[in-house]
Amino acid sequence: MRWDIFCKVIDNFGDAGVAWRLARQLQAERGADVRLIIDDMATLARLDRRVRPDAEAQTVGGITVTRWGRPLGAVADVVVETFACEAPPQYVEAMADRSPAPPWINLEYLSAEDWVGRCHRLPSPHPRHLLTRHFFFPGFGPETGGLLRERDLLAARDAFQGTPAARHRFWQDLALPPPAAQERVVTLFGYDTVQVHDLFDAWAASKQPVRCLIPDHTPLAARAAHQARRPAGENRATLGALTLAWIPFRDQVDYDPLLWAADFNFVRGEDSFVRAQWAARPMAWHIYPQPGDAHRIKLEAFLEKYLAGLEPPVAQRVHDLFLAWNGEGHLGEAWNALSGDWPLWTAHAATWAGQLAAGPDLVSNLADFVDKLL
Ligand code: TRH
Repeated sequence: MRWDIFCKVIDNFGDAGVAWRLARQLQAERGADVRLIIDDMATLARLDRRVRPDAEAQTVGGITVTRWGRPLGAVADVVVETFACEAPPQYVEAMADRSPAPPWINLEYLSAEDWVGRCHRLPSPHPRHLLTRHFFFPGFGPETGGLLRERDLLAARDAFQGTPAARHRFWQDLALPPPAAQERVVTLFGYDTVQVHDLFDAWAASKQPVRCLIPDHTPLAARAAHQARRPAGENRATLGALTLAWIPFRDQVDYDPLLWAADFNFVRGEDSFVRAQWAARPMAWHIYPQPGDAHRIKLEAFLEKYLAGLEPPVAQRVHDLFLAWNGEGHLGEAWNALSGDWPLWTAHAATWAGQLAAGPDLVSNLADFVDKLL
């Protein structure tokens, strides 16, 4: 089966990140012949070094990657638009001329809100052509399309987290010593609107040493460098009990082990948010800001589901850390308030990941849905 996946990069990495992850899993696990049509090769190249940012068309790991705007030739057997990016009009006309018309999927943004289940798989007839686009919503429950989860992901996670040699190699690759027995490892990936100085102050003053890994060449990495007075040309800085390490931005396939190696992950957007949940570690999510605070509703909808399994006092402290990571409240105080909760939250994170993994993954749900439409 030939799949065409369309992707327009709004900003940041997640549009390309989700589309690339979807393409790779369809190709690897479904044997699909996948073409990704994307308008920003450079962003994709940040996520996969095999991608040549200046190429108009290329094949990467068996996936055809074409720059948006190039002639596309024959319509695929299945058409997926990520995040409602609207395939080019001439391609849509070619879809209408194809018999039978291909299943046409709009893969929407992830949300934990309840209305998602009611809109998932809804048809939307095209106003002029005999075509029907179907909404496909990722989500956290059986009434949704589920979450992207590669077949071997959780086994790879458990092998990594359970194998000291694997973890040792991970630290060697970063030219860092393995963490000391009591040292808490944290990764920091958020938007540059977050104020990290009071978090750094709390970590610097903490009894337990903290190692903070910051993927470099992101706006937040620059802000952290400024607030931690990173020595010029250095990738390390030390503030009291805090060791900061700016690390190379990793290929997407190498991003998961970073999350697995940590005790805590500050993440953002959509794809890193999901990957941190699969890592089965405590986390905090910096939601992509939206006008009129619409993102706050999405954040609360997620927290309502995520916190349900925690005792109220702990749940409140976790909630406060999420809000502080989203700019509401004092991040250092919220972190310190959780000092006695780490074992409980870590156990909860593993339970949460297990609950999410109980259902089919997004690609399985999508392939089943497409089979029904064919
Ligand atoms: O980069 P983001 O903020 O992308 C956002 C969101 O997708 C949001 O939904 C969308 O509306 C907006 O873009 C336009 O966050 P996200 O979704 O986590 O994407 C980051 C990608 O980068 C993800 O696929 C993980 C990947 N990544 C790496 O591959 N290597 C790294 O070192 C790091 C830190 C991230």
